[in-house]
Amino acid sequence: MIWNKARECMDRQELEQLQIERLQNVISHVSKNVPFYKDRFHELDIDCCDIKTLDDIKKLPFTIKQDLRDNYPFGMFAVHMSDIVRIHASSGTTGKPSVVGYTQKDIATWSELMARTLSSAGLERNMVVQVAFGYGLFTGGLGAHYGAERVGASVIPISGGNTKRQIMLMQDFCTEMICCTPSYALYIAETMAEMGIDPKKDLKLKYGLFGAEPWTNSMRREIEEKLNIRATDVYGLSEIMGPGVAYECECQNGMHVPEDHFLVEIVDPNTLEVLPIGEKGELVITTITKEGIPVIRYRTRDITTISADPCPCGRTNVRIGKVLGRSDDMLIIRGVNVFPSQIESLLMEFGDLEPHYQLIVDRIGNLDSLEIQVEISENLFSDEVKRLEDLQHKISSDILSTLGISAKVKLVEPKTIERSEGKAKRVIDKRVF
Ligand code: DLL
Repeated sequence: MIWNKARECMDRQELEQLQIERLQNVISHVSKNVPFYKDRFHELDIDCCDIKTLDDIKKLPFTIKQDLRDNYPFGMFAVHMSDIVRIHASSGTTGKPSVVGYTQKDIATWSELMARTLSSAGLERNMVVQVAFGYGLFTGGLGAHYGAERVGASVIPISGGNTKRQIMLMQDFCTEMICCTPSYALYIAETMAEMGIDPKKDLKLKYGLFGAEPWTNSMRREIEEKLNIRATDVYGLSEIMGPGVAYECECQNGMHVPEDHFLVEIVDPNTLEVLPIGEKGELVITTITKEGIPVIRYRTRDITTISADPCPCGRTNVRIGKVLGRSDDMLIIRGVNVFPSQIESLLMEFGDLEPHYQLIVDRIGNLDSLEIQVEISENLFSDEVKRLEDLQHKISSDILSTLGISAKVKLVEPKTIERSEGKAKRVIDKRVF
């Protein structure tokens, strides 16, 4: 269902008029209220009046995560603390997190955008939805929660973890939609199987909204099959808002960006040159309605594409493709660039493997080495040594011929790779740079 037809299916010309007005407002807001932007604009000799068309965005400087860290915790806020009603932070594991603040209006906007997202994924007001994204500084839980309340659905705010209890409540409360990371969805499915619960017979689940980490279409099919649901992708990042920055429709062919709130560009991560529509590069986002912490040309580090092709669903907003990796997560192994998702796609072409894998990168002597540990499915007996050896060999040679890297493949027993209740850890890089 389309939550807000007036906005999601807006005429492009009208939309662009709205975008330019909002862009001019946000430039004026940050140049008055955020010393960081005031100084940057001054250095680059940019005046608010210079931004006359949407194309003029190219004149504006980029913002990176380090800028938020350098101004830790509240230096990038554009309003007084008395107007901030909520604080979240990024889920980064190294150093200080980036901190974001929301005004009442920002929370209302976020709820609206998550209502669009959840409706697009199948949620309706008479349904029960289980929010198994983490609640806390991470934006997943509360973002989905407020959006689901806006839709008018009944929300179970269970957060991540305690999987058996999740499943019990799913049964007892007749949950129809689940929201969590895709890797946690698979873990829930596995635990259900162990408990002898058949989603088709024992549950009312129909829909799932998954995001916060990269996942392939084959992983989607597996989740859809195992949980007997339609699985929808949602993208977001705390620096921009949280979940709801882009979301799929029932066509499952890219994630619509609510362009009445965000402007998107794709740039070459090395030259920072803006790339033509359709080309692969780093996603850059400008918020045009945020009050608490507006960000101008934020470099997400996420590698994807933008498509402006018409979508059969009727939404007129552009779509971003699946996130293919991060410009900072890209592994360089013996000089070859590779994203974990490329390896995942390849692995998933082999029917006997599970989407649970880990890439272990090391340096032996002066040479990089890559070991891929991947779980075999239950129906492939691990004592069939010859069959396993053949499979390992076939995977290694496919990876070499397709991606140009030599990797040692280790097939491991089902359920031996550590499961996550939030984002899965796919890469262990032991190299010291
Ligand atoms: O992960 C917000 C979120 C919560 C999104 C729940 C979706 C659902 P951060 O912790 O700041 O925020 O991490 C943001 O996660 O830059 C991407 O690299 C990655 N990411 C988020 N959604 C997707 C997705 C939340 N659907 C970072 N596909 C982003 C691939 C995703 N990667």
